[in-house]
Amino acid sequence: MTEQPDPYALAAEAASSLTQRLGVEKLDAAIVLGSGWSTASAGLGETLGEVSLADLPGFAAPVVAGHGGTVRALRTPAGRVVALFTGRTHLYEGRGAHAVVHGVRTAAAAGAGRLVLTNGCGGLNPAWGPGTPVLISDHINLTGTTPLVGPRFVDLTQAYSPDLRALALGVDPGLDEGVYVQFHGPAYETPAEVRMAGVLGGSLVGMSTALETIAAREAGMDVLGISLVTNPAAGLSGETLNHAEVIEAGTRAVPRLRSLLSGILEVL
Ligand code: 8IG
Repeated sequence: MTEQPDPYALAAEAASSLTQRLGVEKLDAAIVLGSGWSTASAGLGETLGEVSLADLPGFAAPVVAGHGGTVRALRTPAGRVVALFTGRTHLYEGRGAHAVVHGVRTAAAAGAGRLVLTNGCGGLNPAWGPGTPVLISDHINLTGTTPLVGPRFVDLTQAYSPDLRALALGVDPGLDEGVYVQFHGPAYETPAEVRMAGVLGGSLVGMSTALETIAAREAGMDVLGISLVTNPAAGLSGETLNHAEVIEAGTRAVPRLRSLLSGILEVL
């Protein structure tokens, strides 16, 4: 059996390769763009450089259309360096929880102290039409796994930074908050699973974010989570779910997501 590389050492390697290729000394913050978010991020800030994730240690090429695979460095109006990850690895790709959080660990190893995790997801609140952004106040990890191995007793009491949430609300006061439930995927939930998520206190269902937040909190990063509700969760509308409506809802939400991201970048 071949020995697995240490995930933290691999992230440190990826971090030095990343900062070197981007021509920056370190990162101040990182943003992970989920389904529906890439278009909204185009042209935000002064681009310092762009790197293909596949060229960095420990990353693999993305598998889903609409999930990009680059990291782009921006300089914010305040002069901070922010890395935008245009794609992420999902647990359903079968590469394990360490691969899922490799981007987050890489950003942390490159010096990023703040992390914005975005995603596209299903919503349980009927008031959230397709294209509604919702702040994540907390999460429920239903994946049955974790990126942490061994006695790493990370505190998750304030996993999603109250300060960063207040900051986002300052940018867009109309934002609602919700509890994000991460499922393994790739199948969407059954209506019974959606009802279960609601009984448990969840209001957003998706296939990312919670594991990344766990790794980010372990690394000491402050996390802001923002979901884009692209569809009512299974069983809530008369319709069935498909990936096309995800792309479509993202397109419609672009102006609001764009000003949200740009406002956040100004203060990040
Ligand atoms: I976009 O309804 C998107 N991603 N689990 N459920 C889950 N993931 C999603 C959904 C959804 N919509």
